[in-house]
Amino acid sequence: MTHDPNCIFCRIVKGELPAKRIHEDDEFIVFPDIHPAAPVHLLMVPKEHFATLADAQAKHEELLGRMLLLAPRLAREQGATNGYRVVINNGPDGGQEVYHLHVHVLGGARPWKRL
Ligand code: DGP
Repeated sequence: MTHDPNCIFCRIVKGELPAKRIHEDDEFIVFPDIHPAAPVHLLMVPKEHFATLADAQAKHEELLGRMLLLAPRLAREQGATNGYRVVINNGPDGGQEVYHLHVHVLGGARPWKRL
């Protein structure tokens, strides 16, 4: 499994940096965003390092599907009972800061600009 020792999320996956794990399985972990943009703000982070959605491969199909399928349950359990957003930022114009693919789950308020 690819691992980048300079990547913050790889270091969280390895337990070298702390995070409150809300979910963990063989393929990904989930923890709260350190700078929450909503009352509920979770990050779903694959254990394997790949930078963006464009770097995902066919072998990641099940992982990506499983993350999306788990998002509703975790959002509800964490208190986003009135809806939530599921966001993947990609590249500079996508506002991506950490180049280890991750899924944001945001809810508990509606501060959004409508898309
Ligand atoms: P993005 O812009 O999609 O790359 O979002 C990266 C998010 O990661 C950003 O909202 C802040 C969060 N983040 C960065 N470093 C850490 C960390 O060390 N711990 C946690 N829990 N979140 C982090």
